[in-house]
Amino acid sequence: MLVIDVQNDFCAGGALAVPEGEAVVPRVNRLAKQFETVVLTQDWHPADHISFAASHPGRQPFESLDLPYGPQVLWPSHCVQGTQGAALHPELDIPHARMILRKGGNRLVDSYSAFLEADRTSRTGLDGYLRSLGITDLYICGLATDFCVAWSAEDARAFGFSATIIEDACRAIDLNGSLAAAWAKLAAAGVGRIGSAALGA
Ligand code: VGL
Ligand code: ZN
Repeated sequence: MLVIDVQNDFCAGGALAVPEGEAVVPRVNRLAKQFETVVLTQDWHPADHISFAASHPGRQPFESLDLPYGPQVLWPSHCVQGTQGAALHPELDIPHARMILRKGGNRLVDSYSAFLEADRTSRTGLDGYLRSLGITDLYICGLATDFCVAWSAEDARAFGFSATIIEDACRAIDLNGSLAAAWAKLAAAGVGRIGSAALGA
């Protein structure tokens, strides 16, 4: 199971709070007990990251900007390396998690995906890690459905894994129809959808 970005800044009171983001925590904790191999991710940006509106004078959060690697939504500054906002939610309780993967650390390139940065070339190493463990099937949950969960699931498929999103263990940002657009892309990529009840949680 991949648990994407269940961090303080994406929960109530955080810098980029996802509506009801914190609601996934108890469900993710129950689900994790069903999986032997759990990987957690953290969005983990330098303070002057290119995805922050504050890095572009005159720009506002939630505007889009064309960058060398493609269009980039500008976000409020969030998940700055080493801050409380970047910490995992304090009630996340997955002591057997095997790896915590940090992404988005390159100042010049965002990384919604846990596999591949937004330049679509730089790998995080997660594909090799999972493959070396013999893992073929991924279940994915966390925040936010339409950004980091969706990009991670799509890339999981591109790297040859089966990928299923545990829908009720995710919450979305839903910016300008991004949630519906994400589900359409995910269906086309062969990403499955399941509820936590079907997994016994
Ligand atoms: C995310 C926007 C910016 C996410 C991360 O975790 O979905 N969204 N950075
Ligand atoms: Zn981010």
